[in-house]
Amino acid sequence: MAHSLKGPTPQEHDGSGLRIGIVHARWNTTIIEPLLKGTKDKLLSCGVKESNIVVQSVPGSWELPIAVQRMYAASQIQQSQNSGTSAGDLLGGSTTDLTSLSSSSQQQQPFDAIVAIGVLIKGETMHFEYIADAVSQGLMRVGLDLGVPVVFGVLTVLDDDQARARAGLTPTGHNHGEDWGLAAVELGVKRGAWA
Ligand code: DLZ
Repeated sequence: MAHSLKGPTPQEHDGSGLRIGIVHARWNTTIIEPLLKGTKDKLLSCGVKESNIVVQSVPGSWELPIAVQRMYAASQIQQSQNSGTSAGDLLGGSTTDLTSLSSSSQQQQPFDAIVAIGVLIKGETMHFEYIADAVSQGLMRVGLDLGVPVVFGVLTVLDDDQARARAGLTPTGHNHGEDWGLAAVELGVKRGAWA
């Protein structure tokens, strides 16, 4: 793809100082798995350390916004335990579930970006429309409210063939997870540098 704007290409961003969260839905697992792999592989190729990539899952895409919100809050708690800030100040509520969400990582740095991955395939009912609309608005809201880049890794497709193509499972397809990994690194790096 041509890169006509000034500045580094996404591939040139250095992710070695970043901590990235990934949360994925478990619906449509055969599509989710390559998307997750594509995302992770691209993060690693940009220099993000394996130990700084935290992967969580939720039942379906509907649950992605709340998971992003809680993952980020949990990562802030980890940092606050070092700095002395009250966890209750950050959460405004119970910390029990967040503690378990954060327990898989030993790092103390809040997430620089979070990738939310889901696959919505249009069916015969209105589920698709309701979920796609709510999830996209929810992910945007949570990113703006928290001030953390949330990468929209949700495929909204009409059928399984379209999903497979966008997960790189067809000869002419492309794994969109790679793009999401690149976006997470770029936004994580730029996040503190927009002043
Ligand atoms: C219920 C449902 C349906 C019909 N389709 C999908 C889908 O294509 N992709 C997906 O990620 N999740 C789907 N779900 C599950 C909802 O997202 C959610 O997990 C449940 O309604 C429970 O809240």
